[in-house]
Amino acid sequence: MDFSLTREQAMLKKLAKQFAENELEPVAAEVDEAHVFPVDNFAKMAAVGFTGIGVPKEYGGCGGGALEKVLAVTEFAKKCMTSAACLSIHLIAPHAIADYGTEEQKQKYLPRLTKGGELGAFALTEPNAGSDAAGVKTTAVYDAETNEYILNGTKCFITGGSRAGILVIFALTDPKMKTKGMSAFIVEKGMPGFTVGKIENKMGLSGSETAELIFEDCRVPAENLLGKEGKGFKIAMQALDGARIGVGAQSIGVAEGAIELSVKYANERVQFGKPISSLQGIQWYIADMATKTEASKALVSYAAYLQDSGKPFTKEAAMCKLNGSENARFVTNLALQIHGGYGYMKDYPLERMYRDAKITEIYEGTSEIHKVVISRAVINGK
Ligand code: COS
Repeated sequence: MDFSLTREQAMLKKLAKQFAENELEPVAAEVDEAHVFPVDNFAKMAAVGFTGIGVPKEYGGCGGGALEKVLAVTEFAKKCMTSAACLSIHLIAPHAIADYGTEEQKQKYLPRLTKGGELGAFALTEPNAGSDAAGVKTTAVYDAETNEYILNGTKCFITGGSRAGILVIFALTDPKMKTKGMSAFIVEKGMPGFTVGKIENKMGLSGSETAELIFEDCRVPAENLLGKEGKGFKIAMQALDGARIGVGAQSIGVAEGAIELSVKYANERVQFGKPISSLQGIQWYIADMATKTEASKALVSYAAYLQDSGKPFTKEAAMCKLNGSENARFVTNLALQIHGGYGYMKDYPLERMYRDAKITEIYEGTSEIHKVVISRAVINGK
């Protein structure tokens, strides 16, 4: 088994690390406190090419696949979880368009979502359709006269929803058919009848601007149907499988960042006449944090490898997300503990990382939903 990165992957990792240190870390606290989307960070990511990871070069992307996404998102999350999440979640829309779009859709939207610097969003969740994704109530009625779909409904908790220029949204074209009556659409900001509602005030990931989206007789050209009518639920589930690897990467990044800070602090902090890193209690914390994070990394890399190889990866994506997110909470909690009172203060980044880490257990599917996905696969011998 070869765990080494290719030359290009190693270069990407190095570039992402430098980018995170030079561009993201200096503004991470500000982004958190301002509760405002990191517009400049995202524009710089687009200028370097990160926003096109996993998108073919002929559509403005920079190629690569799930592993490249993991490398970049992990490095970003070490320094600024909000920015890492913005990239990771942005990528869901271009990846879905690259996978299911027509040639015209790819040519029209992918260059804008990659080099063009427009933010993408993925809008599935609704007030009554969270874990139960099949509970979507938004409708899309085809109007033969104008060759448009008319969308009505409300989406909630949409990451970057207030800033996105291009969104992949899910609506029922045949409500009686439930999951088989759901379809996916490419919606653009500014389409008549589409407005942004409440922007949530959150515990962490403050700058990601989690928004409510309202569709009131929103007319979407029929050519913006993504994939076939009735295939929306599968498109959503497959897109979420990929997105969950992205959350796995965020989880590794925030954990690795917390370990780095803990080691530095434990070496500098003197109590009882010696650095606290010489105390066995602290050493054991660090050993647990490092071991579990390394295990998470292996699982995330394995899921990414499966996706990149075109093999089934639903179970492994759920496993890496479940395990990685629990580890992110475990590690940031211990890191904060090692920092003691200082860890609780906003002068240090630990309290922000602790708050940011929590969302990884909730978004893109809760831990409980991942246990459903994993147990179904294991019980059915997949
Ligand atoms: N890839 C491809 N197809 C999938 C799939 C996947 N990962 N998961 C389910 N499907 C298919 C099934 O094969 C089934 O197809 P058929 O009807 O042709 O057999 C169809 O989708 C319905 O699947 P299922 O019966 O499993 O649907 P459920 O309503 O039981 O829901 C869960 C499945 C719970 C897995 C789904 O609702 C889910 O992932 N919920 C969490 C949603 C989420 O992550 N929200 C965060 C939102 S984005 S911020």
